[in-house]
Amino acid sequence: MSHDFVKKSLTRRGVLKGAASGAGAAVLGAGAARAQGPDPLITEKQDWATGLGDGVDATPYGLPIKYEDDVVRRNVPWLTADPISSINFTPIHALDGTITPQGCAFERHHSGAIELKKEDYRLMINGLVDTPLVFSYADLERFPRENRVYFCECAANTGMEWAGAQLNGAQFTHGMIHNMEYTGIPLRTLLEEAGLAAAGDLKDKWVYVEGADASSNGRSIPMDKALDDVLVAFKANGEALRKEHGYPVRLVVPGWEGNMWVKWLRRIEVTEAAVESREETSKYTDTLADGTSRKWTWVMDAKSVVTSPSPQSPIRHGKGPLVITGLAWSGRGAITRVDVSKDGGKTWETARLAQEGQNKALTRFYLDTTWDGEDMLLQSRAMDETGYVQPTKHQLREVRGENSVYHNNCIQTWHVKPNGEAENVEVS
Ligand SMILES: Nc1nc2c(c(=O)[nH]1)N[C@H]1C(S)=C(S)[C@@H](COP(=O)(O)O)O[C@H]1N2
Ligand SMILES: [Mo]
Repeated sequence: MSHDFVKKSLTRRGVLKGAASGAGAAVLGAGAARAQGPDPLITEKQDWATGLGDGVDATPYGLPIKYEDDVVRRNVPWLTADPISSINFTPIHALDGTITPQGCAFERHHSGAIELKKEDYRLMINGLVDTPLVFSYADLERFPRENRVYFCECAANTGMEWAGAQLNGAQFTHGMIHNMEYTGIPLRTLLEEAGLAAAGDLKDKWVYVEGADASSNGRSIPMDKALDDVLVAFKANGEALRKEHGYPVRLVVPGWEGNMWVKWLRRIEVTEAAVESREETSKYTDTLADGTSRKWTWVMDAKSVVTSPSPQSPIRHGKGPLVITGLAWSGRGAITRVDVSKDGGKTWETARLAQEGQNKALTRFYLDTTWDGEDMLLQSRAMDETGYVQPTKHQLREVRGENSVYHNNCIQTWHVKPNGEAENVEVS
């Protein structure tokens, strides 16, 4: 990392952003915006300013420019036996804001992503309802719909980190998460259409939801959640769901573990009791320190991670202004505060939330700070509207032992070195 380059790039910024106004200089620090000699990007005519660009029809559906082709989903081949029943990870280290573009939002499927046409789509509601119903996609489009932003986190996110620091990158340690604006119909609306009187007292009733793929990924959801904020969604970020996210219709179960967000949703059965399917017994159950298993931990507790700097997003500039940024979320509601530590949790500074925390959605935080090239043990700690504080790894292990996989929401540490590189570490 040459100091020359640093000065050069800052010079360019200073010139373009108007060093004359003084504002740029104030941000960059005294001297940083001073000219370092002629910059060909400023003094010479460039190709892009003299020739013509692409016509409007070159990319009827656009992809990111080629210079961004490293901002992609990645998998960890050794994690699963094959790529069909597998997982890949959102490049959270390279994104900003809160909305995850569908094209790089993590995928998790148990029997592969299926191709299901809207015309072939059917959704059945049966079981303890007055009138069992079957909806086509066109039927669903005629119900009043809502737009809501939610995060979806796989319960296995950060699951490899229980025993010690494992994977070197926020994408791999925390990338089983995405955050999208869903368009959908409240599940309550469809259940009421089928009539719930036949179910009697709803207090102890359940809905069993399953997908059209071979795995079916069946899950039981208690009725109070089903009637609360669950959506039957058919659009994400304004456009149709991608195949891999459940086209044409998926379930959105705000704040609860990703496994319950059934894709290619085909059936909703109102039941007397939980079905106790594979996905809610032998899988997605937490092994505790004493060897017993804790079942049904649906809610994703408050969690956060610094996305930059991080192992895949090292500091590429010298001393001076540094933007530390990351994501925070809680399945219990809104994030109210995020603290950042540079010394492994000894001292904390309160970060700036880009926007007030939203209900069960990602919150972006920033710490606009100064870096003097010192070693940092970077951490972030989230708090939510219930007063819950994200635990340290040590605190979590006291309750859960070391044999857990799911629901690891502990504080993450990155060791940022004087050369700007960062590494996944654990502090005691
Ligand atoms: N039908 C079906 N739904 C499914 C799955 C599946 O394999 N089949 N995987 C589940 C799991 S474990 C997770 S974490 C989320 C992931 O959603 P995504 O692939 O859109 O990221 O979908 C859930 N819904
Ligand atoms: Mo999952």
